[in-house]
Amino acid sequence: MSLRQQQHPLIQEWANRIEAIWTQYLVLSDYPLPSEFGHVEGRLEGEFLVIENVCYQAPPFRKLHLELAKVGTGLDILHCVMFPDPQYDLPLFGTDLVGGRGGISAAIADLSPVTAEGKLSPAYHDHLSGLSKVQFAEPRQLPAWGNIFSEFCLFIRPQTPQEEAQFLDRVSAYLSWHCQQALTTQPVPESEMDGVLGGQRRYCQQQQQNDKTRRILEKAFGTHWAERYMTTVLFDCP
Ligand code: BLA
Repeated sequence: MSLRQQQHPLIQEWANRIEAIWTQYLVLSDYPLPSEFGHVEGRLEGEFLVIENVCYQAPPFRKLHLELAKVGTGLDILHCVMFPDPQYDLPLFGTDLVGGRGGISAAIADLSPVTAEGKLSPAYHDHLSGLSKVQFAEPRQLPAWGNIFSEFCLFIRPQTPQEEAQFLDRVSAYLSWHCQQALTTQPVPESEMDGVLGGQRRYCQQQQQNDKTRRILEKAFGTHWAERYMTTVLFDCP
């Protein structure tokens, strides 16, 4: 049985939808992830961790990364980030689902701006502002490093199957629209590329401060491996 089939149903469904939306809108080709990082298994301090990575490139994205992970028998994780080519002033789409038998404890998705002013373009802002309002019983508080996220960041602990479905619908809408928008976006002039790159770098640096992710990787693979994985596979910057 594949790792995906052993995951929490919401994680399976979100992973399938992400791939379906990518396939619908983008022209995917393989991304050369270092081969030692495709499928990884680790056990240190008695914690067993399996990671499966799917990675593509597709214009105008330099890297589309979907990761599924299982820690012991109790903790399932989905992680996904879409990195645009630095010639495109596009936000970073990122999503993380963390949960297990007790349900999903963290469901997050955002289109995060990369420009110096920390603002989404008017096209993104207007579109996202215009979506119908959604309400969840348990919104969650972002940690301090989460100042990279936009005002449209969804971060909740879903309480019911209805809330799980509502989360999926909303974040699928973010993702579909982002793919369509990305295809019509023109590259920035050379002089603005540094600004975009700087924004992507800042996003990666902030994400690398997520101790909850780091601790899990360190427990299974050690500090050196965790650092390398977080800076080259999860949040690398050209
Ligand atoms: C939280 N991420 C977490 C948590 C764990 C992980 C265990 C705590 C869950 C909780 O508080 O309920 C673990 N996430 C992982 C691991 C990987 C992973 C091991 O992706 C990969 C191997 N994280 C991302 C992305 C976003 C993100 C792309 O990777 C957002 C776009 C966000 N994860 C994120 C945030 C938290 C979190 C904001 C809450 C952190 C906190 O409350 O301190």
